[in-house]
Amino acid sequence: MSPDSANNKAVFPAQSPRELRKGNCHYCGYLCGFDVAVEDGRVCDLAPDPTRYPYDVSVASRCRRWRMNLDDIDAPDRLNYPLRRVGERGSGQFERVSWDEALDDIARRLQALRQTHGGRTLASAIGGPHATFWPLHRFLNQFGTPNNMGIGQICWDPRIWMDAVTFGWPTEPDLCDHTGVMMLWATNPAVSDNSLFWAQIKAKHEAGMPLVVVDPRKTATARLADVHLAPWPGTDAFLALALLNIIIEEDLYDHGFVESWCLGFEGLRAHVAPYTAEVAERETGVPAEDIRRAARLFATNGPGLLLSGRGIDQLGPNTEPTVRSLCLLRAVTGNVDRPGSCVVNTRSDFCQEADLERPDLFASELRAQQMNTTPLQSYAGYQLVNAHAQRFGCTLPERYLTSAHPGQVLNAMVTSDPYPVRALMVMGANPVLTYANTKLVLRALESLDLCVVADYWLTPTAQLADYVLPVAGGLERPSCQIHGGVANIAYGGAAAINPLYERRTDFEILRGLALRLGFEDAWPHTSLESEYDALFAPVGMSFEQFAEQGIYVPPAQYLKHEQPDSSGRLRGFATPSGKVELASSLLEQLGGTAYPQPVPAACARADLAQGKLVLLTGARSQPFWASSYFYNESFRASHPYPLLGMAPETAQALGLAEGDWVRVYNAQGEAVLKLAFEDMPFGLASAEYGWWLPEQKPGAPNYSGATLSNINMLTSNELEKCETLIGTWTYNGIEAGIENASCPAEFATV
Ligand SMILES: Nc1nc2c(c(=O)[nH]1)N[C@H]1C(S)=C(S)[C@@H](COP(=O)(O)OP(=O)(O)OC[C@H]3O[C@@H](n4cnc5c(=O)[nH]c(N)nc54)[C@H](O)[C@@H]3O)O[C@H]1N2
Ligand SMILES: Nc1nc2c(c(=O)[nH]1)N[C@H]1C(S)=C(S)[C@@H](COP(=O)(O)OP(=O)(O)OC[C@H]3O[C@@H](n4cnc5c(=O)[nH]c(N)nc54)[C@H](O)[C@@H]3O)O[C@H]1N2
Ligand code: SF4
Ligand SMILES: [Mo]
Repeated sequence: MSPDSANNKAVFPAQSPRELRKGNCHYCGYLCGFDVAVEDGRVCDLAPDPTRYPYDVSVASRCRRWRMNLDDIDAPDRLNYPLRRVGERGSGQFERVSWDEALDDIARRLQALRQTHGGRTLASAIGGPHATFWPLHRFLNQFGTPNNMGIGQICWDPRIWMDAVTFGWPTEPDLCDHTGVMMLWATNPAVSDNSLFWAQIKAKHEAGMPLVVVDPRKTATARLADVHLAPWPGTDAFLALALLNIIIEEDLYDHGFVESWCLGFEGLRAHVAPYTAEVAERETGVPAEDIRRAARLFATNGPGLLLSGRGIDQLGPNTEPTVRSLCLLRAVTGNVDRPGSCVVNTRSDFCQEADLERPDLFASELRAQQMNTTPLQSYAGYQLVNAHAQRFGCTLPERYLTSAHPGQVLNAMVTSDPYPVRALMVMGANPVLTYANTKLVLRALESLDLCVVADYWLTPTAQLADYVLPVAGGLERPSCQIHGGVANIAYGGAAAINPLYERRTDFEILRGLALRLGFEDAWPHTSLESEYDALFAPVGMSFEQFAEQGIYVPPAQYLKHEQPDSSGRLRGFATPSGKVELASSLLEQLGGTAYPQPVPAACARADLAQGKLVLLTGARSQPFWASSYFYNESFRASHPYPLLGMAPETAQALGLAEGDWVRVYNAQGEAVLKLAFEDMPFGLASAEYGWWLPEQKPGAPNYSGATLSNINMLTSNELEKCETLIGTWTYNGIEAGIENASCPAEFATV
């Protein structure tokens, strides 16, 4: 079956007694709508639904993942029943048990651990935006632990925090007809965006919109740029401050917006004065003339949309100054809450994530016990920033933005310092592949008293669990993505079928545990659907009504700061001054600096004579996603090897050739990858991430190949080296040596 793109209609061969249902794909964060043909409770076909998001069946034809919805549902290796460990931890050996046996025993052991060590002995681990995390967070609030871990410090949180301290609330890019120019900074949507956004950028660019791309690599996105700036990793703050300097000195800034709505402009002018284009050229390697061109292009073709990505969310100490400088660039060019630039979000009309998480159930004294010593990403930082957001009735999602520092929590699992962390619940994450310092993750997980992993597959992380719980897939569960509640947008849809075998949703798993622990008060809804009915009650809608369209998004409102509030005064921004804070009073209160202050990059330069490369870790490739979909045979056939990209001149200087197997290593560990040529500065290399080999033997010591080509064997989240306000560690711009290696046996048969 193929989507009939000519008339934009989903087409199923006429066959009865098939029933047509609606469902959503969950293989990336977009949750595209599908028509699903169901027979006897089983999915037999699916096609993109032109009536629901993304309203364009060609999106699916550009995306290679959606057909997995058919392959995965009955795949032989898919988890169907609860499993209990037999034999040594990490042996990868499990036996099937009933849900009652599993949940009774998990609840009993959690209760016993809580009695011995207190609720804080339970940690959790989440990952990217596949799953619904509020049920877990509600459970943790009730259980009484502050130690939820995630990847927020290196994905999303830096942007949310910097937006919030600068503009009072997170912002959303507003790509539309008005957009006059785009600057894409450390983001590569040509590879990482599966849905409409990249197609829209390309269409706008073809229609004449200038594009600036800032990325050390000449990515598929950068190849489209009118100006491509390729800074040395981790030096972006110098570049951003130089852009500010040029825009201010050449009088290209938005006088009206700056004078009426910005705090600290003269201080910023003085602060950026030393950061000339020439200084930036010296620090970043980008020619001064290109920096000037980019500044002029962006400042004079507005409305301008500046979008940053995870490349700069992962720069360790330079993340905060870089991400904040970009907020200031948007501010001085007046690209704030204007059509075509960005929208300052408002609170959602439906329930907020915080309402679902129920922070009211969490005893306040436990907040101070969190394994987290950073002042902004912490409960104290959250309370300070959120108090201002509340002026407009907004509540930031608490658990995500306050998540504990994984370096500290994992360390406490091994050392019991500052107190024992003996239990872990993993939901929607594969930390053995995706968290920093794989060796520490393995040591920590091997040392636990209780580890519970809910997933679709027996991932390397699941192989270390006491219980592995099978999760209902995309078509088997209702879904509603609310972006942590930071925007007035919800999307998702109904389940196409009931879960097959004995799979359950994360919600049902957590509710089952909560009831066994006597927490029933906070779980009055017996199903996810009725939770979602309650979610939409404030907008007078049932979940069923929402699911018909599968998206709730009122038209954007612009220039909200110029509207009067209930007392007749102009609303302004939800910051302490009511203005956009170029000089951040909140960061100063928290021990940061008023203006962004770059620090030297973690690994300043390569030194090939000494065998030292500078390494980016985390290049995305299609159709993989983080550590996911490596089990798919056709995907693996199309992309069989984990790649390390570098410029041909770098390879030549190292005596290496394209296609060579290489071992990259540093003090943390090593990984084996295959060399591929890529356009990037001399001395730099870029490694793919997430690689494991599901076909290889599960269990210790290699956990299905998870220690072979996993680039997080080389990364670290040691607190001393992290950014000090948020706790960001470094994935981009780390030191590594390299040498020739032979083809690993695991890849020899490919
Ligand atoms: N070196 C390096 N490391 C990185 C990055 C990098 O660039 N470089 N990127 C980081 C970033 S930005 C991110 S977001 C993380 C991603 O890190 P993760 O989120 O840990 O990676 P995924 O492979 O997406 O793992 C998700 C797991 O959850 C399972 N899953 C999917 N949906 C559900 C669900 O609904 N419920 C449950 N229970 N399980 C589900 C999947 O099968 C999969 O095993 O990696 C980070 N790690
Ligand atoms: N296929 C695929 N798609 C994905 C994912 C995946 O794993 N696979 N992951 C998903 C997730 S979790 C996320 S968070 C998003 C991320 O999506 P994006 O935010 O678009 O991030 P990336 O596509 O990783 O692109 C980051 C870019 O930053 C560049 N970069 C690295 N270091 C620096 C630096 O110091 N300065 C600058 N200026 N640039 C730098 C890298 O070269 C890279 O091209 O993608 C999502 N989409
Ligand atoms: S873009 Fe592709 S992977 Fe993402 S939800 Fe849509 S069909 Fe699924
Ligand atoms: Mo991410």
